[in-house]
Amino acid sequence: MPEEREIPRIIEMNEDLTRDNEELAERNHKKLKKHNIKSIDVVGSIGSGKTSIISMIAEKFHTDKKIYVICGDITTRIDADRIEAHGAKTIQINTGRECALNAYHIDKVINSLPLPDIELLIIENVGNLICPSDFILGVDKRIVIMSVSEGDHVVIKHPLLVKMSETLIINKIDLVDAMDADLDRMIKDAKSINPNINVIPISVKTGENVEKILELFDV
Ligand SMILES: Nc1nc2c(ncn2[C@@H]2O[C@H](COP(=O)(O)OP(=O)(O)OP(=O)(O)O)[C@@H](O)[C@H]2O)c(=O)[nH]1
Ligand SMILES: [Mg+2]
Repeated sequence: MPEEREIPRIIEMNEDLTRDNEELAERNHKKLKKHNIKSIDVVGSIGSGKTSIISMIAEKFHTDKKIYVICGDITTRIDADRIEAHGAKTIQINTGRECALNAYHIDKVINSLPLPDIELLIIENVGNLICPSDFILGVDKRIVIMSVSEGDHVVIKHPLLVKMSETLIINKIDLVDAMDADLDRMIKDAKSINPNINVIPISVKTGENVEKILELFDV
């Protein structure tokens, strides 16, 4: 008779995964700090303007600062190529099925980067407003980007990232009328979730308010 083993009814795995990720993230941060690299994780909805904003930063500052950009996507090198055309060096991580980058992805990549030659590392996370909240990467700060074209309910429906970010950029304010969006409501919603959050409405297309986000990128 084979020995009977009790099979657990529930195995909690999420907690361990998150803890392992946090340890690795801490190691990533130490490695980046050892080389005096400033690092920013740009998270946000699909199509909210992450690549457009990072391209603008790269365009304005690649001559003064050595910027490196890590782009996360399920597949393709489209975003990395777009950003590289604006002067920053890039590396693309294709996650396959994962809906967010995690500290393991960043660990693998930074070990192959020329760290002594980098001053500012920007990471474009996979477009998603839910999954990235589970995985810190080991960077100095996280900026969350949403846009008017997702509807003015987008902020209140996605409280997790708003809660854990110091800044929310609301992009595409040129589309407020076309989308019949209530921008004040979006700002009010963000403040009700996180009273300390800094909310900056901008339009990459028209350039409105973009000067206000430059200091966020330490440029
Ligand atoms: N009207 C308008 N369109 C914009 C603005 N910023 C970006 N877009 C457009 O929005 C689309 C998506 O922009 P991306 O920068 O690719 O967005 P993303 O967040 O990187 O998208 P994913 O990486 O696919 O999640 C593109 O067609 C941009 O040209 C803006 O301020 N106003
Ligand atoms: Mg993109």
